[in-house]
This record gives sequence, C-alpha cells and structure tokens, in this order.
Amino acid sequence: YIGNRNLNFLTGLRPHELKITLMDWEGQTRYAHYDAFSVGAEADKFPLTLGDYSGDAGDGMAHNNGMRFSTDDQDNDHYSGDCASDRKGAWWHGYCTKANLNGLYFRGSYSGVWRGVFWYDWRGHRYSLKHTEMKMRPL
Ligand SMILES: [Ca+2]
Repeated sequence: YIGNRNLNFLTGLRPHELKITLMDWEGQTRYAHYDAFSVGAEADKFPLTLGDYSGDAGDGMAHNNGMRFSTDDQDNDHYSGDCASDRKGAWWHGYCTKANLNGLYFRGSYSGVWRGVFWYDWRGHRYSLKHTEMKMRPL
C-alpha cells in the first residue's frame, strides 16, 4: 500500500482514475473502474472521493465514497463500534464497508465477522479473495 499521504499528494497534483481488479480462488476475475479518484488531506482524515463506476464487479466502493479513513487507533467511521478494529482492516469505513481490500487474508470462505478481503457485490462477505489490486493513473 503506497500510503495515504502519497495518495493525497499524487491525486492532488492531477485528476486520477482508479481501476480495482479482483481475483477469486477459482481464477475468475472482475474489475471496478471509477472515473475519478482522490484522497483528501490528513487533517481531514484522508477522505475518499470516487467518480462514476463502471465494470463487472459491482459498485462495491459506493458506500465508501466521501468517507474518512479509519485505522485500528483512528475511528472515523459512522458506526457505533470501530470498523477498522472490529472488522479488521484500515479503510474508508462508513457503516462499515461492502469492500474490504485491507482485510485479513483467508483462503476463500471464512466464518465470523466481516473481516476477510471481501467484495460483497461479487463473492459476498464470507469469501476472502485471492488477489486484489488498486491501480490509479492520471487522466
Ligand atoms: Ca465508530
């Protein structure tokens, strides 16, 4: 992970787009493209801004748009609990998230709370993906 300070710096220089690619343990792939991507300032808790979705993975990040970044020791979500701590994974949690690319790495299906590397709109929340990438580039 390149880090939010770097994302804030880079996406502040020029407009960027974002492509997320996902792979499951059966070798299937999906993608989600957002035609705009930026991460705000640290003083504002690195808020996420996403443009319009296209792709075949489902708009799994819609819920995260506009959310601030939460970590194990920084609860900036909208949930009464602590998403990053309870659900495992620093992320732009709201109530908490339908995509958790910084979650715990399991080999496919797992049980318990939503804590794997999941993309709810594709494989559901009880399936941890094998491989994910977030790729950005200037427009
Ligand atoms: Ca909270």
